[in-house]
Amino acid sequence: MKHLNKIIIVIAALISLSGVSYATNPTYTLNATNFVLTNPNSLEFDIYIKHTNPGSTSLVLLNAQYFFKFDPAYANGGTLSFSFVPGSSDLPTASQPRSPNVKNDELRLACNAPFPISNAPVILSSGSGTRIMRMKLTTTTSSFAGNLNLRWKNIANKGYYTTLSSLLNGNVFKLTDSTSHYVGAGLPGIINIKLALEGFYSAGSNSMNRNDTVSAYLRSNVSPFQKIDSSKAVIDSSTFTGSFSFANAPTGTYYIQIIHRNSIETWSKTGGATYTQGGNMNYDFTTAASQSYGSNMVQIDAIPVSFGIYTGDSNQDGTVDASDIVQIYNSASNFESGYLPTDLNGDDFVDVTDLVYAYNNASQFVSAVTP
Ligand SMILES: [Ca+2]
Ligand SMILES: [Ca+2]
Ligand SMILES: [Ca+2]
Repeated sequence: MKHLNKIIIVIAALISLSGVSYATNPTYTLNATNFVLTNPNSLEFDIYIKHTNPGSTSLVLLNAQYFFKFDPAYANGGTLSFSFVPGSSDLPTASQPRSPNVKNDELRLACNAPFPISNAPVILSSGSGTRIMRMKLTTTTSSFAGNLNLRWKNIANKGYYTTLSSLLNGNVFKLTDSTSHYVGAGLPGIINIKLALEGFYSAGSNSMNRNDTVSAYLRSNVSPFQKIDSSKAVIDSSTFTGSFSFANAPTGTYYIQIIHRNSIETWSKTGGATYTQGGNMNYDFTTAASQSYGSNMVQIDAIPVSFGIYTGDSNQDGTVDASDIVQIYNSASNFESGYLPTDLNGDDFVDVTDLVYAYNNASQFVSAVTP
């Protein structure tokens, strides 16, 4: 029995010295996530590491370097810079990556200072894990273009690649597992949506009376057509375009649903539109009535031929009818002014002009047409 105990002790000592393989090696996920376009030319995202088998061991992060591949055309002709969002790391300074930089089609983060063993951090297993850093990518032109197409650069790629090491039972343990490196939620896709609002549009000037905020929803193209993602943007009065950023929807085919304070809810054409996560897309409602579901738009100009989203639904119930007329009539009677749903032509006053739009569309039984 004594002999057996000795053997066990020797085996245990050998295992601890080998530093290579244990029954309880820590496992992890590394995730680039929470992508947000803070400006059309500025993108931020988090890098998180999460310990995924906390019951059997702890994960102490020792040294790590982080490398990504991406499509440099995303710079849109500008110069890219890659930087830290100050104060965003959950790690002690000695464990934080260093020297963020862009080289050709790579985003690079150099290894932290060597072996800060004394205060090497224990990686969290709850929530999103431990935030390594929030990163910022900017281009010197006014906006990004195309698709970022961000991927982790792993051992299969030439040159530097993403590597992590851990401290386990006093030994350095190479932690890297390329299959646990993810690019997660929120890689934003942009849809540049062009639309005109009937009430705001002037056929003489080929422009709208004002810019205005519009909400756009990505809806499933399968019944019951759930909301998958949402975005808000300002439609410009002369370009009729707004850039809508979607953070959550995966690549797929969606209907685009447009909601505006006093317009008829309008959906994109039958079958939906292709959306690519991380991509830049365009959708133009103005070229033909059939760009909307059920061809539910009105021609607002002959030169150039343009179609607009019906106005008049001031109470946003999906139809233009007597209840909208009454609401607008009451606003007009009270000489109301300002940013109001009853101001159908966008001049900040509610008067007969607005009433005429509602009356005409109510006479034609204008209402929402949805899948
Ligand atoms: Ca015109
Ligand atoms: Ca209504
Ligand atoms: Ca008005």
